[in-house]
Amino acid sequence: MKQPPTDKLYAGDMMPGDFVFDEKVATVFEDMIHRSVPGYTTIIAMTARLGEKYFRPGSRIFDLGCSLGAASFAIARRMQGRPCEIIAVDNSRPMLDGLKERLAALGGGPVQCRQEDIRDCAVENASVVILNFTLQFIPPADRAQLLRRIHDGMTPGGILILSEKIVLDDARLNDLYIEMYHQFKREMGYSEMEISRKRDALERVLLPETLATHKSRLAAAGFESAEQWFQCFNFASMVACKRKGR
Ligand code: GEK
Repeated sequence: MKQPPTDKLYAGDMMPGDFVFDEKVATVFEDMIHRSVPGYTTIIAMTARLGEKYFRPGSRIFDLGCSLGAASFAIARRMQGRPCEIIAVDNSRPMLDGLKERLAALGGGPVQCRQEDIRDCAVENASVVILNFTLQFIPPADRAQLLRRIHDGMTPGGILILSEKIVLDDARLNDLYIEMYHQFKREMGYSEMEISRKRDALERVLLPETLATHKSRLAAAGFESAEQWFQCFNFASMVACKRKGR
């Protein structure tokens, strides 16, 4: 298999502006996310297991902020040809072009893509919704309404998988987790300069919150239960369940 291009976006002389999901990012995204999110491979694999388990025939799976479609394709693989509808949504054209290339290389499949802002996306008849590392890019003031709309568009007993970079209330532990995270990035081959430039580029666009904030917002959106199933330092993944129907 072809190696994905290596992320060298912050290794050059250019001073970065705010981070955007443009063509340069889309080209190196696969390499970037594996080297920037500890536990990413596990999160995608388990998202696929949960997706397969909770998908109900006749309903839909939504992958909101799908990027190149890692979660969508992982679920599609697990479904092994059983009928399902996976709707992958992103507002970045270059990301969706990359997703379409993958779809074409597979010769088709159950993944459909939509270029849309997830705040405007009609989530309907969804037994599974995935929001992997995307809510963190939505302005905080819009997050509660988005989660309510997702909840309301889900079928009874459906699940939302929500993965995020998080912060901790305890300043000492927060510093420790960030330090461990930077250590991870160094071991993944990023230099001090790349780490610090990327941090500056993300500062105003990636706004992380505590797990407690996520859980109370999920409860306010109507989810019956929500708990994290995975955490590696300041990266966590939660599963939230909609009440089952009678
Ligand atoms: C993965 N889930 O590989 N509407 C639609 N898409 C958006 C919006 C928005 N308002 N804001 C950001 N995005 C993927 C990784 S990346 C995470 C998700 C990261 C999209 C943006 O274009 C990008 O593709 C994605 O959300 C976030 O599991 O890069 O850290």
